[in-house]
Amino acid sequence: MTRPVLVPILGDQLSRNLSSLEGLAPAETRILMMEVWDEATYVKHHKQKIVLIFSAMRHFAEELRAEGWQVDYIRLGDPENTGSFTGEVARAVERHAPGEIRVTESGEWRVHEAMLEWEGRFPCPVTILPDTRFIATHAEFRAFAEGRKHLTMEYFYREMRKKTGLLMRPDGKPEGGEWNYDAENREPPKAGLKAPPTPKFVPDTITEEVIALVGERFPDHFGDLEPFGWPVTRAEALEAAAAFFARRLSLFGPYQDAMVHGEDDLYHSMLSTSLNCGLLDPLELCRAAEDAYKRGTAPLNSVEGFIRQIIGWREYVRGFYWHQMPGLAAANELGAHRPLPDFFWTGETDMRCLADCVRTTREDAHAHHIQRLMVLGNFCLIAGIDPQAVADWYLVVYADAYEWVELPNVAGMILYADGGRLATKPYAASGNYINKMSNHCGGCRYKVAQKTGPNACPFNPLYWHFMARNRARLESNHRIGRIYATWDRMGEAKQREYLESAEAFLDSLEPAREGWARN
Ligand code: FAD
Ligand code: DLZ
Repeated sequence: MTRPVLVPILGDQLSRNLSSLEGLAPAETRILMMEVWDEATYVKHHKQKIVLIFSAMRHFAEELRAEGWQVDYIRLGDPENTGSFTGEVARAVERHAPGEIRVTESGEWRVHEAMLEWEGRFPCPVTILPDTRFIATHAEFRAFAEGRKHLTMEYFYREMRKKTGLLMRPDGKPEGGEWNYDAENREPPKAGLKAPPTPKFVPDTITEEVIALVGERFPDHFGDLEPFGWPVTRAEALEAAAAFFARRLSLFGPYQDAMVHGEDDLYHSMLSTSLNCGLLDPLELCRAAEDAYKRGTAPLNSVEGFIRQIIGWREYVRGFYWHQMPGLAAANELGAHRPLPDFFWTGETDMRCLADCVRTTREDAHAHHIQRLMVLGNFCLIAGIDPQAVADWYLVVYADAYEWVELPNVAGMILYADGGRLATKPYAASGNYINKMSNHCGGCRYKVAQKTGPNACPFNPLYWHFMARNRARLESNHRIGRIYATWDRMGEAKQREYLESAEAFLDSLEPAREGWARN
């Protein structure tokens, strides 16, 4: 008998069109899937994130078996489980003596480094294949980045539009004449804004079993274990996508930046958890959105906005990650060293917007983009929180978080820790922005209209504290430099009030206790 091909499939590779399976027949293949302690605890992921991955892995293994594939599925509790990918591949090599190990490249740098060692360690060739579920190759991103100081997403996005043909006219021009309709997508929420609910999926016996396992083995991890309602199969993910296209896509654009207290999903798709573990394909979602536009069921600004998030931002941050690693993980251009405040874990803060964002994060392992960017992220930026602590937090708490997508958003988009390679200016904002785009401020004990003093919205003095302490680095930035004229006009007494208010607030912050993010 010929020696089989061993195909390890990781927890974010749950796609039938995976490059490592292409061209293989079930009879000549051994698939290896493994629940391993190292992956579940290298940061202490939100409980629902572990349930999502383990349950989706178990369902995927069942589906593969039903199609005739031979799957070795290693459960977390298997007594021989070594706890690591490399250890489990080593055991599978002993069991099956494969003629080749064939694997799709991993999403994270850390796992890629481990995979590179397999070649020298195992007595058979190891083939690491590109992840063809992404639209841009690493080489395409490198070519785009070549010679550019700022890696502006917009230009990369246009290349992806041309490559995929999405929303492109036959004459090579963008549909509607513009590449980007962002200017139409900044509506503040109307009073009483409420979107149709997103589907929640009732756990089946496989998910119930995993919920019990996670409750027992990861009791000290952050987040509510139940209710758990994320899609864990491709069929469920497709149902969630269909519901989004039918009921929420049409208003996705206008309300993309809106926030409503206690309304967690609004018009967002809630599809990132399924996309990132492989249950959905980015191109199929974009084609479905384009189809909605062609059928006249969704306007261009919403459809273009949705497609831009996926073939623009999602592809871009993935390219950026591989282009900027490993340095990106240690980047700290603004020299921020303050510890993460404890309220990021407990939600106990009088700032009503932040408390609401931490609540949805704890309950659902999700917060929508503008909550992550302009409330949580903006706070971390202007309060000067250490980038590694912030990155750990985001990686732990969101069910869609993998380092390739989390880190560029944290180090590049929110913290400017990369020195402006990703964002042309820091996304710093005072309480005004949050007040304009949400209804959080009305019921807050802090007063957004008050600029300084113990009752002022802390975003107000923190904004100026940030600007003042980073003046040397930011003043020459043409998108931000003019702000210093306003600062200078204030006069010394007002400036001192701002700085003292900010410092009093920062001094009052309780640092997070050890052990939330890492053991
Ligand atoms: P929608 O608003 O419906 O958007 C549609 C899709 O576009 C998303 O599902 C996602 O795949 C993609 N997308 C949108 N914005 C981005 C972006 N900035 N980067 C990459 N993809 C994007 N997204 C993750 O998938 N994983 C993360 O770990 C993650 N961490 C983030 C950290 C910070 C600090 C910020 C500011 C953003 C982060 N994002 C992350 C991006 C974005 O917030 C989420 O993709 C989005 O909230 C997921 O919800 P949704 O599916 O309803 O998105
Ligand atoms: C996130 C995660 C978790 C919690 N557990 C596992 C696991 O036990 N087995 C597995 O194959 N994958 C898991 N994952 C996803 C991996 O961390 C992900 O595949 C790597 O980060 C590579 O991108």
